[in-house]
Amino acid sequence: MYAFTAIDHVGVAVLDLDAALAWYRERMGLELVHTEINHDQGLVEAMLRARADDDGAQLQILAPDGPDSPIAKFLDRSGPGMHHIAYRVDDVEAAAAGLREAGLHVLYDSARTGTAASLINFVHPRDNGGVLLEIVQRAEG
Ligand code: CMX
Ligand code: CO
Repeated sequence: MYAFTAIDHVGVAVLDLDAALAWYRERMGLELVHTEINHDQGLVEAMLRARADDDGAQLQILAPDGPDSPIAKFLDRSGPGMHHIAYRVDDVEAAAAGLREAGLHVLYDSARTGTAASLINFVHPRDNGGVLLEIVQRAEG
């Protein structure tokens, strides 16, 4: 079963993380929760919320860490913009198994490391109405 427990975050691809951070913090009034470099996913990122201590969905802004990054490929093809939506799950492997059983193309055989030591996997956008779908199991604690 792949019951989603929340919309964890929405991912937006940007060309320049610092410029985007300035936009979202200073002009949109969002608060920074976390920044990270994730070489496994080929990106530098920041997580923001309306209020840093609220429990609402986050905005993840993603910039490439180099030319071979999947984010660089996305930016080349589509330009900056909405990249994925992430649903929170309690057990990423169980959720991935359920999605596979439902006939959806799950990208990784087993989960990889996402933001803040979370475990993540993806459904190809072709199987989700043109939107890349991420599932995320938060790290304990
Ligand atoms: N949203 C919607 N459509 C997308 C897309 C996206 N993010 N990325 C690619 N596509 C579309 C392309 O436009 C193209 O569409 P057409 O077939 O209609 O032309 C198609 O998908 C291409 O698919 P592909 O050849 O299978 O794959 P790509 O090499 O373009 O890679 C994807 C796409 C999703 C498989 C790849 O980006 C991937 O592996 N993503 C998972 C990892 C990831 O995105 N990491 C960054 C986020 C990490 C995090 O959130 O922490
Ligand atoms: Co994400």
